[in-house]
Amino acid sequence: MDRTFLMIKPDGVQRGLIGEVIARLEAKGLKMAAGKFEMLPEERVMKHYAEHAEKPFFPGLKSYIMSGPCFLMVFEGKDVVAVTRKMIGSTNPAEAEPGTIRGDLAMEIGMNVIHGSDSNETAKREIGIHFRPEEIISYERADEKYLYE
Ligand code: YYY
Ligand code: MG
Repeated sequence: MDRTFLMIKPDGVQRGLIGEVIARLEAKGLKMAAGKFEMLPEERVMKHYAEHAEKPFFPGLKSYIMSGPCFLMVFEGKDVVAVTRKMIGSTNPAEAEPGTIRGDLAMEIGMNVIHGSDSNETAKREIGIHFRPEEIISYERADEKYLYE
């Protein structure tokens, strides 16, 4: 089963949207394999956003992402990376389609509720940054025989 790394960012947590976001993912048929609530340490923020470290928006992004607790998750499912990127919507919530998490729940790019890995390679890297292998649980969801043909 494919895996991805998802994280409800501090705005999503502060706005009480953890349940709303997880409900969408669960209802779709995706399976939570790990989850934890924590303040991200600077070292992991730098690793996680290494590709953006030199961008002009990075200082703002870093202080926002460390401004409060996040809810970090590993989700599993068929094509989970592509499926969740689609469910999350465009980076800028003003351009994200209605029906997507960012399109329905956020206003501006700097606070767009959720992070999701953008490829299988990125997912593997990001899961490795944030979770130890023993924190990830493999199990069968009771409804899987009605989700997968
Ligand atoms: O993967 P995704 O989160 O959709 O966008 P990225 O291009 O990887 O950027 C990561 C993160 O950085 C984005 O979710 C918001 C923030 N950001 C920003 O504040 N301003 C920009 N011009 C671009 C990205
Ligand atoms: Mg990204």
